[in-house]
Amino acid sequence: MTQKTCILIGAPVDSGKRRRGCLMGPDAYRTAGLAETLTSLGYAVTDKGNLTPAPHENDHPEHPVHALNETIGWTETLSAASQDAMTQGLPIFLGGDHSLSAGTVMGAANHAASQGRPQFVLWLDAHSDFHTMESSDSGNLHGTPVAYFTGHGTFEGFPEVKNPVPQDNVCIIGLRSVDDAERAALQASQIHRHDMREIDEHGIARPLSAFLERVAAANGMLHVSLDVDFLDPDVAPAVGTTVPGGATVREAHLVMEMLHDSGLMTSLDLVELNPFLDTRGRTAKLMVDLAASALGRRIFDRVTRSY
Ligand code: 4U7
Ligand code: MN
Ligand code: MN
Ligand code: MN
Repeated sequence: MTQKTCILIGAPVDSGKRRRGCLMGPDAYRTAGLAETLTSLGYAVTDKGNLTPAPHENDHPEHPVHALNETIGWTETLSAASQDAMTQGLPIFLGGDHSLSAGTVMGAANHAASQGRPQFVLWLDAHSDFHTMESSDSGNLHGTPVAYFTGHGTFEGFPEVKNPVPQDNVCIIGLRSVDDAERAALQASQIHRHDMREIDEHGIARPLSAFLERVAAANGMLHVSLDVDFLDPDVAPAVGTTVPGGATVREAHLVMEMLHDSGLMTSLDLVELNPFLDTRGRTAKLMVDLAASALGRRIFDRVTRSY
């Protein structure tokens, strides 16, 4: 059997919002031992180091959309890096704020299209990130990537989205902070969305297995985007946009274990970690643990029922 390869790609994107610190994310994941953990699980691991944004015009500090040109530069870099890495193994993007997913998902979708396979996206987040540049009140682009890669809105100046991800192929789990403009747009969309109330009432496994069955039936490629704020801030404090009432460690691990059992995940973003806000690296370590679960770490074998 050929050894599976994980490709770590540092994406120190800090342009998608005003509070700084996500640029330290990639090194926090390295410090928390991500590469060593994946190696111990039997993967060949390549670390491509940290990328830089494509050359771009300076941003105007008064522009209502914060750091627009820099984010466009990142989208160009990351879509190319993502499409390329898809041919070499399973890319894991070490963010960086969530604006990076505009590029990573677009690159994955371009690769999927070249294989004649549909792209699916699992978005684990407190927020829907479905703003357009026009609907966003904050002007923070980390609140827009889902609109961008589904082809919703114009996103002038950004690279053209040649292979938009169909709305019906996107599933958001963890929702508990959705702005009015996003809510209206989501309600008119085919995006599958599962808020914390639904998870409290019925558990997190139900919407996830339904989605994974659809991905499998379509022979789809699956990009997973894990925003730190999917998790409850009590267990994952290192994020600028904390929202109480998030996923527990147990729920998040279950999601990751089910992803591994499905064998469907083809690319992964770890986003929004702000190490400046962390307490003794606990959020970075939890994110590494979750990635490990998604890639097969087990503390208990379900088949033999043995440790
Ligand atoms: B994240 C927000 F207003 N919706 O647009 C906005 F609530 O990547 C937050 O999910 C966006 O962390 C959060 O600024 C983006 C806000
Ligand atoms: Mn997000
Ligand atoms: Mn979020
Ligand atoms: Mn659904």
